[in-house]
Amino acid sequence: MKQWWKESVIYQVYPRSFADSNGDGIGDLNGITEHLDYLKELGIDVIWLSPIYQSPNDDNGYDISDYRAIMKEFGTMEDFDRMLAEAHKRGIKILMDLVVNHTSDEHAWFVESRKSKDNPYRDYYIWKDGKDGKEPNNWGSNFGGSAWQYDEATDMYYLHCFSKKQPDLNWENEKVRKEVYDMMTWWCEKGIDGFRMDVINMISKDQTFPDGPVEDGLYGNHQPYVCDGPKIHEYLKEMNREVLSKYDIMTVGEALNTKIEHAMQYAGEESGELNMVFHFEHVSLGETLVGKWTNKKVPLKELKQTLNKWQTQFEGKAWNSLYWDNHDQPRVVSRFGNDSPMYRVVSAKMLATCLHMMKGTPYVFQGEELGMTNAYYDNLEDYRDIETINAYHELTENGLITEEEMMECIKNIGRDNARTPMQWDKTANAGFTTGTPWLKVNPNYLLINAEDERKDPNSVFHYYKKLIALRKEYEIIVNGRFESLMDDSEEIYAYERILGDERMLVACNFTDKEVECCLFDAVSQGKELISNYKQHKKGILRPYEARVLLYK
Ligand code: TEU
Ligand code: CA
Repeated sequence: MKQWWKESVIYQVYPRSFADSNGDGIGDLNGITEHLDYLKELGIDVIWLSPIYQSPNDDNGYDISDYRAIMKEFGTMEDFDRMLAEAHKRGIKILMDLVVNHTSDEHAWFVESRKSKDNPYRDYYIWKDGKDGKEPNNWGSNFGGSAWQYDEATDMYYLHCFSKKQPDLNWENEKVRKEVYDMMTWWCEKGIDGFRMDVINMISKDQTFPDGPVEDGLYGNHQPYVCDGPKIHEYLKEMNREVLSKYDIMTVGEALNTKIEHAMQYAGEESGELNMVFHFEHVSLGETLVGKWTNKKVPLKELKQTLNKWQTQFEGKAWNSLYWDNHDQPRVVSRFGNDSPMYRVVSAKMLATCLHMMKGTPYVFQGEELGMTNAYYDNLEDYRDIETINAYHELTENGLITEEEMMECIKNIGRDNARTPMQWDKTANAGFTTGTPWLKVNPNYLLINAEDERKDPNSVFHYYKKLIALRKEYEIIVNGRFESLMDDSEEIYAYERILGDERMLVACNFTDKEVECCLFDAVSQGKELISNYKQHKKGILRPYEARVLLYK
Protein backbone atom coordinates (compact mmCIF):
# COMPACT_ATOMS: atom_id res chain seq x y z
CA MET A 1 0.00 0.00 0.00
CA LYS A 2 1.22 3.51 -0.82
CA GLN A 3 1.51 5.67 2.27
CA TRP A 4 2.70 9.24 1.91
CA TRP A 5 4.77 9.19 5.06
CA LYS A 6 6.89 6.35 3.70
CA GLU A 7 7.76 8.42 0.65
CA SER A 8 8.44 11.62 2.57
CA VAL A 9 11.55 13.25 3.93
CA ILE A 10 10.99 15.05 7.23
CA TYR A 11 12.86 18.18 8.28
CA GLN A 12 13.03 19.04 11.96
CA VAL A 13 12.85 22.69 12.94
CA TYR A 14 13.92 23.65 16.44
CA PRO A 15 12.08 26.98 16.44
CA ARG A 16 14.16 28.66 19.11
CA SER A 17 17.28 28.31 16.96
CA PHE A 18 15.93 28.51 13.42
CA ALA A 19 15.29 32.17 12.52
CA ASP A 20 14.54 35.23 14.64
CA SER A 21 12.24 37.70 12.87
CA ASN A 22 12.06 40.45 15.51
CA GLY A 23 15.56 40.77 16.94
CA ASP A 24 14.92 39.45 20.45
CA GLY A 25 17.52 36.73 19.95
CA ILE A 26 14.96 33.91 19.93
CA GLY A 27 13.78 32.15 16.81
CA ASP A 28 10.04 32.38 16.14
CA LEU A 29 7.14 31.33 13.93
CA ASN A 30 7.44 34.28 11.54
CA GLY A 31 11.08 33.35 11.13
CA ILE A 32 10.01 29.90 10.00
CA THR A 33 7.42 31.30 7.58
CA GLU A 34 10.08 33.55 6.04
CA HIS A 35 12.26 30.53 5.31
CA LEU A 36 9.69 28.14 3.88
CA ASP A 37 11.00 28.73 0.37
CA TYR A 38 14.40 27.56 1.50
CA LEU A 39 12.86 24.29 2.69
CA LYS A 40 10.86 24.00 -0.52
CA GLU A 41 14.11 24.37 -2.47
CA LEU A 42 15.68 21.61 -0.39
CA GLY A 43 12.72 19.44 -1.37
CA ILE A 44 11.50 18.18 1.99
CA ASP A 45 7.87 17.11 2.40
CA VAL A 46 7.15 17.58 6.09
CA ILE A 47 8.35 19.87 8.86
CA TRP A 48 8.47 18.50 12.39
CA LEU A 49 8.18 21.49 14.70
CA SER A 50 9.69 21.10 18.15
CA PRO A 51 7.19 22.42 20.75
CA ILE A 52 5.78 25.89 20.14
CA TYR A 53 3.20 25.87 22.91
CA GLN A 54 3.03 28.17 25.92
CA SER A 55 5.84 27.23 28.26
CA PRO A 56 7.99 28.66 31.04
CA ASN A 57 10.93 27.14 29.13
CA ASP A 58 12.59 25.12 31.82
CA ASP A 59 13.34 22.60 29.05
CA ASN A 60 12.89 24.85 25.98
CA GLY A 61 9.21 24.15 25.42
CA TYR A 62 9.18 20.47 26.41
CA ASP A 63 7.46 21.74 29.56
CA ILE A 64 4.04 22.89 28.37
CA SER A 65 1.75 25.11 30.44
CA ASP A 66 -1.03 25.43 27.83
CA TYR A 67 -1.44 23.01 24.92
CA ARG A 68 -3.77 25.34 23.05
CA ALA A 69 -1.68 28.52 23.19
CA ILE A 70 1.53 29.62 21.47
CA MET A 71 4.68 30.46 23.44
CA LYS A 72 4.80 34.23 23.57
CA GLU A 73 8.44 34.39 22.41
CA PHE A 74 7.43 32.44 19.29
CA GLY A 75 4.47 34.63 18.30
CA THR A 76 0.71 34.29 18.23
CA MET A 77 -1.91 31.79 17.07
CA GLU A 78 -2.40 34.00 13.99
CA ASP A 79 1.31 33.61 13.22
CA PHE A 80 0.88 29.87 13.56
CA ASP A 81 -2.16 29.78 11.27
CA ARG A 82 -0.30 31.81 8.68
CA MET A 83 2.73 29.54 8.88
CA LEU A 84 0.53 26.47 8.46
CA ALA A 85 -1.30 27.99 5.47
CA GLU A 86 1.95 29.11 3.82
CA ALA A 87 3.49 25.68 4.33
CA HIS A 88 0.44 23.95 2.86
CA LYS A 89 0.49 26.35 -0.08
CA ARG A 90 3.96 25.00 -0.86
CA GLY A 91 2.92 21.39 -0.42
CA ILE A 92 4.75 21.09 2.91
CA LYS A 93 3.06 19.32 5.80
CA ILE A 94 3.39 20.22 9.48
CA LEU A 95 4.05 17.70 12.23
CA MET A 96 3.44 18.94 15.78
CA ASP A 97 5.44 17.85 18.80
CA LEU A 98 3.11 16.23 21.31
CA VAL A 99 4.48 16.24 24.85
CA VAL A 100 2.02 14.32 27.00
CA ASN A 101 4.13 12.19 29.29
CA HIS A 102 4.40 15.32 31.43
CA THR A 103 3.29 18.94 31.53
CA SER A 104 4.86 22.00 33.06
CA ASP A 105 4.31 22.49 36.79
CA GLU A 106 2.77 25.78 35.67
CA HIS A 107 0.02 24.01 33.70
CA ALA A 108 -3.43 24.78 35.18
CA TRP A 109 -3.95 21.06 35.87
CA PHE A 110 -0.88 20.88 38.06
CA VAL A 111 -1.54 24.20 39.77
CA GLU A 112 -4.86 22.67 40.84
CA SER A 113 -3.47 19.21 41.51
CA ARG A 114 -0.96 20.32 44.11
CA LYS A 115 -3.51 22.34 46.08
CA SER A 116 -5.10 19.51 48.07
CA LYS A 117 -5.53 15.75 48.19
CA ASP A 118 -9.18 16.02 47.21
CA ASN A 119 -8.75 18.50 44.38
CA PRO A 120 -10.52 17.23 41.21
CA TYR A 121 -7.18 17.40 39.38
CA ARG A 122 -5.23 15.54 42.09
CA ASP A 123 -5.12 12.28 40.13
CA TYR A 124 -4.00 13.94 36.93
CA TYR A 125 -0.46 13.47 38.27
CA ILE A 126 1.39 10.79 40.22
CA TRP A 127 1.45 11.54 43.94
CA LYS A 128 2.93 9.23 46.58
CA ASP A 129 3.67 9.31 50.28
CA GLY A 130 7.27 9.35 51.39
CA LYS A 131 8.89 6.24 52.84
CA ASP A 132 10.55 6.70 56.24
CA GLY A 133 10.81 10.42 55.65
CA LYS A 134 12.43 9.91 52.26
CA GLU A 135 11.35 9.68 48.62
CA PRO A 136 8.77 6.96 47.72
CA ASN A 137 11.49 5.00 45.88
CA ASN A 138 15.07 5.42 44.66
CA TRP A 139 14.36 6.56 41.10
CA GLY A 140 16.58 9.23 39.63
CA SER A 141 15.34 11.78 37.11
CA ASN A 142 16.73 11.99 33.57
CA PHE A 143 17.94 15.47 34.39
CA GLY A 144 19.68 14.64 37.66
CA GLY A 145 18.56 14.29 41.26
CA SER A 146 15.63 12.25 42.50
CA ALA A 147 12.61 11.68 40.26
CA TRP A 148 10.39 12.67 43.21
CA GLN A 149 9.74 16.18 44.41
CA TYR A 150 8.40 16.82 47.89
CA ASP A 151 5.44 19.20 48.01
CA GLU A 152 4.73 20.86 51.33
CA ALA A 153 1.07 21.74 50.73
CA THR A 154 0.00 18.10 51.07
CA ASP A 155 3.14 16.51 52.52
CA MET A 156 3.48 14.16 49.52
CA TYR A 157 5.81 13.65 46.57
CA TYR A 158 5.08 13.91 42.84
CA LEU A 159 6.90 12.00 40.11
CA HIS A 160 8.96 13.80 37.47
CA CYS A 161 11.06 11.64 35.16
CA PHE A 162 12.58 14.84 33.75
CA SER A 163 13.03 18.17 35.57
CA LYS A 164 11.02 18.98 38.68
CA LYS A 165 9.17 21.50 36.54
CA GLN A 166 7.96 18.59 34.36
CA PRO A 167 5.56 16.52 36.52
CA ASP A 168 4.50 13.21 34.91
CA LEU A 169 0.85 12.87 33.96
CA ASN A 170 -1.09 9.94 35.38
CA TRP A 171 -2.24 7.99 32.31
CA GLU A 172 -4.04 5.48 34.53
CA ASN A 173 -6.62 8.23 34.96
CA GLU A 174 -9.19 8.01 32.18
CA LYS A 175 -9.86 11.75 32.45
CA VAL A 176 -6.26 12.52 31.60
CA ARG A 177 -6.43 10.35 28.52
CA LYS A 178 -9.65 12.01 27.42
CA GLU A 179 -8.17 15.50 27.90
CA VAL A 180 -5.18 14.54 25.77
CA TYR A 181 -7.33 13.05 23.00
CA ASP A 182 -9.55 16.15 22.97
CA MET A 183 -6.52 18.38 22.68
CA MET A 184 -5.07 16.26 19.86
CA THR A 185 -8.41 16.40 18.05
CA TRP A 186 -8.42 20.18 18.41
CA TRP A 187 -5.07 20.39 16.60
CA CYS A 188 -6.13 17.88 13.95
CA GLU A 189 -9.24 19.96 13.26
CA LYS A 190 -6.93 22.93 12.73
CA GLY A 191 -5.44 21.01 9.85
CA ILE A 192 -2.06 19.86 11.10
CA ASP A 193 -0.60 16.75 9.50
CA GLY A 194 0.57 14.63 12.37
CA PHE A 195 2.43 14.26 15.62
CA ARG A 196 5.92 13.49 16.82
CA MET A 197 5.23 12.13 20.29
CA ASP A 198 7.72 12.96 22.99
CA VAL A 199 8.87 9.96 25.09
CA ILE A 200 5.53 8.34 24.33
CA ASN A 201 6.70 4.89 25.45
CA MET A 202 7.02 6.23 29.02
CA ILE A 203 3.36 7.01 29.67
CA SER A 204 2.49 3.70 31.35
CA LYS A 205 4.28 3.20 34.65
CA ASP A 206 4.60 -0.03 36.60
CA GLN A 207 2.08 0.70 39.34
CA THR A 208 4.11 -1.07 42.02
CA PHE A 209 6.85 1.58 41.65
CA PRO A 210 9.74 -0.68 42.71
CA ASP A 211 13.26 0.57 43.41
CA GLY A 212 15.49 0.49 40.34
CA PRO A 213 19.03 -0.82 39.85
CA VAL A 214 21.64 1.69 41.00
CA GLU A 215 24.20 2.12 38.23
CA ASP A 216 25.90 5.45 38.83
CA GLY A 217 26.01 4.92 42.60
CA LEU A 218 23.58 7.81 43.12
CA TYR A 219 20.04 6.93 42.08
CA GLY A 220 18.05 3.95 40.86
CA ASN A 221 17.19 3.63 37.17
CA HIS A 222 13.47 4.11 36.55
CA GLN A 223 13.55 3.01 32.94
CA PRO A 224 12.76 -0.71 33.46
CA TYR A 225 9.46 0.32 35.12
CA VAL A 226 8.62 3.24 32.91
CA CYS A 227 9.75 2.56 29.33
CA ASP A 228 7.48 0.18 27.34
CA GLY A 229 5.35 -0.09 30.50
CA PRO A 230 2.50 -2.55 31.18
CA LYS A 231 -0.37 -0.68 29.49
CA ILE A 232 1.52 1.15 26.76
CA HIS A 233 0.06 -0.77 23.82
CA GLU A 234 -3.44 -0.49 25.25
CA TYR A 235 -3.10 3.30 25.52
CA LEU A 236 -1.68 3.71 22.03
CA LYS A 237 -4.41 1.58 20.51
CA GLU A 238 -6.98 3.67 22.35
CA MET A 239 -5.36 6.90 21.12
CA ASN A 240 -5.38 5.51 17.60
CA ARG A 241 -9.05 4.57 17.82
CA GLU A 242 -10.10 7.86 19.43
CA VAL A 243 -8.04 10.28 17.36
CA LEU A 244 -5.38 9.13 14.91
CA SER A 245 -7.52 6.82 12.80
CA LYS A 246 -9.93 9.65 12.04
CA TYR A 247 -7.42 11.77 10.14
CA ASP A 248 -4.94 11.35 7.29
CA ILE A 249 -1.99 12.15 9.51
CA MET A 250 1.38 10.61 10.31
CA THR A 251 2.78 9.70 13.69
CA VAL A 252 6.26 9.06 14.99
CA GLY A 253 6.77 8.14 18.62
CA GLU A 254 9.95 8.90 20.47
CA ALA A 255 10.63 5.62 22.22
CA LEU A 256 13.33 6.04 24.83
CA ASN A 257 15.29 2.85 25.42
CA THR A 258 12.61 0.81 23.75
CA LYS A 259 13.06 -2.91 23.13
CA ILE A 260 12.81 -3.94 19.51
CA GLU A 261 9.90 -6.32 20.26
CA HIS A 262 7.89 -3.39 21.58
CA ALA A 263 9.00 -1.02 18.83
CA MET A 264 7.80 -3.58 16.30
CA GLN A 265 4.34 -3.27 17.78
CA TYR A 266 4.34 0.52 18.03
CA ALA A 267 5.37 0.75 14.39
CA GLY A 268 3.78 -2.48 13.20
CA GLU A 269 2.10 -2.44 9.78
CA GLU A 270 -0.96 -4.09 11.28
CA SER A 271 -0.94 -3.10 14.95
CA GLY A 272 -3.01 0.10 14.84
CA GLU A 273 -0.68 2.11 17.08
CA LEU A 274 1.82 4.48 15.41
CA ASN A 275 3.42 4.76 11.97
CA MET A 276 7.00 4.66 13.20
CA VAL A 277 9.21 5.33 16.23
CA PHE A 278 12.58 6.81 17.02
CA HIS A 279 14.57 4.17 18.82
CA PHE A 280 17.76 5.12 20.67
CA GLU A 281 20.00 2.12 20.10
CA HIS A 282 22.44 3.64 17.64
CA VAL A 283 22.71 6.92 19.53
CA SER A 284 23.14 5.15 22.88
CA LEU A 285 26.18 3.11 21.84
CA GLY A 286 29.11 4.09 23.98
CA GLU A 287 27.02 4.83 27.07
CA THR A 288 28.66 4.01 30.40
CA LEU A 289 27.66 3.89 34.05
CA VAL A 290 27.26 7.65 34.03
CA GLY A 291 24.91 7.44 31.05
CA LYS A 292 25.64 9.24 27.82
CA TRP A 293 28.57 11.30 29.14
CA THR A 294 31.57 10.01 27.23
CA ASN A 295 34.13 11.47 24.88
CA LYS A 296 34.88 8.24 23.05
CA LYS A 297 34.04 7.40 19.46
CA VAL A 298 31.83 4.42 18.67
CA PRO A 299 33.39 1.66 16.53
CA LEU A 300 31.71 1.41 13.11
CA LYS A 301 31.05 -2.29 13.54
CA GLU A 302 28.80 -1.65 16.54
CA LEU A 303 26.93 1.04 14.66
CA LYS A 304 26.38 -1.30 11.71
CA GLN A 305 25.25 -4.22 13.83
CA THR A 306 22.71 -2.02 15.58
CA LEU A 307 21.23 -0.34 12.52
CA ASN A 308 21.27 -3.53 10.46
CA LYS A 309 19.37 -5.34 13.20
CA TRP A 310 16.53 -2.79 13.00
CA GLN A 311 16.58 -2.91 9.21
CA THR A 312 16.29 -6.68 8.99
CA GLN A 313 13.94 -7.37 11.88
CA PHE A 314 11.47 -4.73 10.70
CA GLU A 315 11.43 -6.02 7.11
CA GLY A 316 7.85 -6.40 5.94
CA LYS A 317 6.49 -6.08 9.48
CA ALA A 318 7.10 -2.57 10.72
CA TRP A 319 8.38 0.76 9.38
CA ASN A 320 11.65 2.40 10.45
CA SER A 321 12.48 6.03 10.98
CA LEU A 322 16.02 7.00 9.97
CA TYR A 323 17.93 9.68 11.86
CA TRP A 324 21.40 10.73 12.85
CA ASP A 325 20.55 14.07 14.38
CA ASN A 326 17.88 15.87 16.35
CA HIS A 327 17.79 18.59 19.01
CA ASP A 328 19.05 16.13 21.66
CA GLN A 329 22.02 14.72 19.76
CA PRO A 330 25.42 16.12 18.80
CA ARG A 331 26.06 16.99 15.14
CA VAL A 332 26.52 13.85 13.07
CA VAL A 333 29.49 15.11 11.05
CA SER A 334 31.31 15.64 14.36
CA ARG A 335 30.10 12.36 15.83
CA PHE A 336 30.40 9.71 13.12
CA GLY A 337 32.17 11.73 10.41
CA ASN A 338 35.11 14.10 10.42
CA ASP A 339 34.55 17.82 10.91
CA SER A 340 38.10 18.93 10.07
CA PRO A 341 38.26 21.39 7.14
CA MET A 342 39.74 18.67 4.94
CA TYR A 343 36.97 16.09 5.36
CA ARG A 344 33.89 17.88 6.68
CA VAL A 345 32.06 18.19 3.37
CA VAL A 346 32.88 14.78 2.02
CA SER A 347 32.11 12.96 5.28
CA ALA A 348 28.82 14.85 5.79
CA LYS A 349 27.76 13.69 2.31
CA MET A 350 28.83 10.13 3.05
CA LEU A 351 26.77 10.01 6.25
CA ALA A 352 23.75 11.40 4.45
CA THR A 353 24.06 8.75 1.76
CA CYS A 354 24.41 5.96 4.27
CA LEU A 355 21.24 7.00 6.09
CA HIS A 356 18.96 8.07 3.25
CA MET A 357 19.51 4.92 1.21
CA MET A 358 18.37 2.66 4.07
CA LYS A 359 14.78 1.52 4.39
CA GLY A 360 12.57 3.90 6.36
CA THR A 361 11.55 7.55 6.51
CA PRO A 362 14.58 9.86 6.73
CA TYR A 363 14.75 12.84 9.09
CA VAL A 364 17.00 15.87 8.55
CA PHE A 365 17.67 18.14 11.53
CA GLN A 366 18.08 21.84 10.72
CA GLY A 367 21.64 22.61 9.68
CA GLU A 368 22.47 18.95 9.03
CA GLU A 369 21.91 19.76 5.34
CA LEU A 370 24.73 22.31 5.63
CA GLY A 371 27.11 20.00 7.46
CA MET A 372 26.93 22.12 10.63
CA THR A 373 29.31 20.92 13.37
CA ASN A 374 29.42 20.63 17.15
CA ALA A 375 29.82 23.85 19.11
CA TYR A 376 32.98 22.98 21.07
CA TYR A 377 32.44 25.83 23.55
CA ASP A 378 35.04 25.75 26.33
CA ASN A 379 33.05 27.31 29.15
CA LEU A 380 30.02 25.96 30.93
CA GLU A 381 28.60 29.52 30.87
CA ASP A 382 28.20 29.25 27.10
CA TYR A 383 25.79 26.31 27.41
CA ARG A 384 22.08 26.65 28.15
CA ASP A 385 20.73 23.08 28.23
CA ILE A 386 19.24 21.99 31.55
CA GLU A 387 20.39 18.39 31.03
CA THR A 388 23.98 19.48 30.38
CA ILE A 389 24.19 21.94 33.25
CA ASN A 390 22.56 19.62 35.80
CA ALA A 391 24.71 16.66 34.77
CA TYR A 392 27.87 18.77 34.99
CA HIS A 393 27.13 19.68 38.59
CA GLU A 394 25.87 16.28 39.70
CA LEU A 395 28.69 14.24 38.15
CA THR A 396 31.58 16.54 39.04
CA GLU A 397 30.36 17.34 42.56
CA ASN A 398 29.98 13.63 43.34
CA GLY A 399 33.45 12.89 42.01
CA LEU A 400 32.22 10.61 39.23
CA ILE A 401 34.07 12.62 36.60
CA THR A 402 36.53 15.51 36.68
CA GLU A 403 35.55 18.99 35.50
CA GLU A 404 38.01 18.80 32.61
CA GLU A 405 36.70 15.42 31.48
CA MET A 406 33.12 16.59 31.74
CA MET A 407 33.79 19.59 29.48
CA GLU A 408 35.20 17.18 26.87
CA CYS A 409 32.08 15.01 27.18
CA ILE A 410 29.83 18.03 26.72
CA LYS A 411 31.73 19.03 23.57
CA ASN A 412 31.30 15.51 22.29
CA ILE A 413 27.73 14.70 23.22
CA GLY A 414 25.88 17.66 24.85
CA ARG A 415 22.52 18.72 23.44
CA ASP A 416 23.48 22.33 22.77
CA ASN A 417 25.72 21.11 19.95
CA ALA A 418 22.54 20.73 17.93
CA ARG A 419 20.90 23.86 19.23
CA THR A 420 23.34 26.58 18.16
CA PRO A 421 21.54 28.98 15.81
CA MET A 422 20.98 28.06 12.18
CA GLN A 423 23.74 29.48 9.99
CA TRP A 424 22.02 31.41 7.23
CA ASP A 425 24.70 33.74 5.87
CA LYS A 426 27.94 35.63 6.60
CA THR A 427 26.35 38.65 8.28
CA ALA A 428 26.55 39.15 12.07
CA ASN A 429 25.24 36.17 14.06
CA ALA A 430 25.02 34.15 10.85
CA GLY A 431 21.88 36.07 9.88
CA PHE A 432 19.96 34.27 12.63
CA THR A 433 19.19 37.42 14.61
CA THR A 434 19.90 41.14 14.64
CA GLY A 435 19.95 40.98 18.45
CA THR A 436 21.85 38.80 20.92
CA PRO A 437 21.22 35.11 20.28
CA TRP A 438 19.94 33.09 23.26
CA LEU A 439 22.76 30.58 22.58
CA LYS A 440 26.03 31.62 20.92
CA VAL A 441 26.34 31.15 17.17
CA ASN A 442 29.05 28.71 16.11
CA PRO A 443 31.96 30.92 14.95
CA ASN A 444 32.42 28.70 11.90
CA TYR A 445 29.40 30.33 10.20
CA LEU A 446 31.72 32.28 7.92
CA LEU A 447 32.66 28.95 6.33
CA ILE A 448 29.41 27.05 6.83
CA ASN A 449 26.20 28.87 5.90
CA ALA A 450 23.12 28.41 3.76
CA GLU A 451 23.73 31.33 1.42
CA ASP A 452 27.13 30.08 0.26
CA GLU A 453 25.98 26.49 0.02
CA ARG A 454 22.98 27.30 -2.11
CA LYS A 455 25.35 28.90 -4.62
CA ASP A 456 27.86 26.07 -4.62
CA PRO A 457 26.76 23.01 -6.63
CA ASN A 458 29.26 20.85 -4.73
CA SER A 459 27.95 21.78 -1.30
CA VAL A 460 26.46 19.52 1.32
CA PHE A 461 23.15 21.36 0.74
CA HIS A 462 23.02 20.38 -2.93
CA TYR A 463 23.93 16.84 -2.08
CA TYR A 464 20.99 16.56 0.35
CA LYS A 465 18.75 18.10 -2.29
CA LYS A 466 19.80 15.41 -4.71
CA LEU A 467 19.32 12.60 -2.18
CA ILE A 468 15.83 13.86 -1.41
CA ALA A 469 14.96 14.07 -5.11
CA LEU A 470 16.22 10.52 -5.74
CA ARG A 471 13.69 9.19 -3.25
CA LYS A 472 10.91 10.63 -5.40
CA GLU A 473 12.31 9.05 -8.54
CA TYR A 474 13.28 5.52 -7.52
CA GLU A 475 10.81 3.28 -5.80
CA ILE A 476 13.59 0.95 -4.73
CA ILE A 477 14.76 3.59 -2.24
CA VAL A 478 11.39 3.51 -0.49
CA ASN A 479 10.40 -0.12 -0.84
CA GLY A 480 13.47 -2.22 -1.65
CA ARG A 481 14.37 -4.99 0.76
CA PHE A 482 17.53 -4.33 2.81
CA GLU A 483 20.46 -6.73 2.88
CA SER A 484 23.72 -5.97 4.62
CA LEU A 485 27.11 -6.58 2.98
CA MET A 486 30.70 -6.71 4.26
CA ASP A 487 29.48 -7.32 7.82
CA ASP A 488 33.00 -7.88 9.11
CA SER A 489 34.47 -4.66 7.78
CA GLU A 490 35.45 -2.14 10.42
CA GLU A 491 35.78 0.61 7.85
CA ILE A 492 33.04 0.19 5.29
CA TYR A 493 29.28 0.30 5.70
CA ALA A 494 27.78 -1.50 2.72
CA TYR A 495 24.37 -2.85 1.87
CA GLU A 496 22.02 -3.65 -0.97
CA ARG A 497 18.40 -2.80 -1.59
CA ILE A 498 16.41 -5.21 -3.74
CA LEU A 499 13.09 -4.69 -5.52
CA GLY A 500 11.88 -7.10 -8.20
CA ASP A 501 14.81 -7.60 -10.58
CA GLU A 502 16.46 -4.34 -9.54
CA ARG A 503 19.31 -3.93 -7.11
CA MET A 504 20.86 -0.88 -5.52
CA LEU A 505 24.34 -1.18 -4.10
CA VAL A 506 25.42 1.28 -1.40
CA ALA A 507 28.91 1.49 0.07
CA CYS A 508 30.36 4.08 2.42
CA ASN A 509 33.88 4.46 3.73
CA PHE A 510 33.76 5.73 7.32
CA THR A 511 37.52 6.40 7.51
CA ASP A 512 40.01 8.99 6.29
CA LYS A 513 42.01 6.29 4.47
CA GLU A 514 41.66 4.49 1.17
CA VAL A 515 40.02 1.14 1.86
CA GLU A 516 39.75 -1.93 -0.34
CA CYS A 517 36.26 -2.59 -1.64
CA CYS A 518 35.53 -4.84 -4.58
CA LEU A 519 31.75 -4.65 -4.56
CA PHE A 520 31.50 -2.37 -7.57
CA ASP A 521 33.99 -4.27 -9.75
CA ALA A 522 31.62 -7.20 -10.12
CA VAL A 523 28.90 -5.03 -11.62
CA SER A 524 29.50 -4.48 -15.33
CA GLN A 525 26.54 -2.32 -16.18
CA GLY A 526 24.93 -0.04 -13.68
CA LYS A 527 23.79 3.50 -13.18
CA GLU A 528 25.43 5.62 -10.54
CA LEU A 529 22.65 7.38 -8.64
CA ILE A 530 24.86 9.51 -6.44
CA SER A 531 28.40 9.75 -5.09
CA ASN A 532 30.47 12.29 -3.21
CA TYR A 533 33.44 11.73 -5.57
CA LYS A 534 33.45 12.45 -9.29
CA GLN A 535 35.97 9.77 -10.11
CA HIS A 536 36.44 6.38 -8.53
CA LYS A 537 39.43 4.09 -8.15
CA LYS A 538 39.06 0.45 -9.05
CA GLY A 539 38.86 -1.84 -6.02
CA ILE A 540 39.05 1.04 -3.60
CA LEU A 541 36.89 3.49 -1.72
CA ARG A 542 38.64 6.80 -1.09
CA PRO A 543 38.47 8.65 2.26
CA TYR A 544 34.79 8.98 3.26
CA GLU A 545 33.71 7.96 -0.22
CA ALA A 546 30.09 6.97 -0.72
CA ARG A 547 28.72 5.34 -3.88
CA VAL A 548 25.27 4.23 -4.90
CA LEU A 549 24.82 2.05 -7.97
CA LEU A 550 21.56 0.83 -9.49
CA TYR A 551 21.75 -2.32 -11.61
CA LYS A 552 19.90 -5.42 -12.74
O1 TEU B 1 13.78 13.43 24.98
C1 TEU B 1 13.81 12.24 25.69
C2 TEU B 1 14.98 12.04 26.50
O2 TEU B 1 14.99 11.20 27.36
C3 TEU B 1 16.12 12.93 26.34
O3 TEU B 1 16.37 13.47 27.57
C4 TEU B 1 17.28 12.18 25.82
O4 TEU B 1 17.47 10.98 26.46
C5 TEU B 1 18.47 12.97 26.07
O5 TEU B 1 18.24 14.26 25.65
C6 TEU B 1 19.63 12.43 25.32
O6 TEU B 1 20.64 13.25 25.68
C7 TEU B 1 12.61 14.16 24.85
C8 TEU B 1 12.90 15.45 24.12
O7 TEU B 1 13.37 15.15 22.84
C9 TEU B 1 13.87 16.25 24.94
O8 TEU B 1 14.29 17.41 24.28
C10 TEU B 1 13.20 16.59 26.24
O9 TEU B 1 14.10 17.24 27.07
C11 TEU B 1 12.68 15.34 26.95
O10 TEU B 1 12.00 14.44 26.09
C12 TEU B 1 11.68 15.74 28.00
O11 TEU B 1 10.52 16.22 27.40
CA1 CA C 1 12.15 36.38 17.95
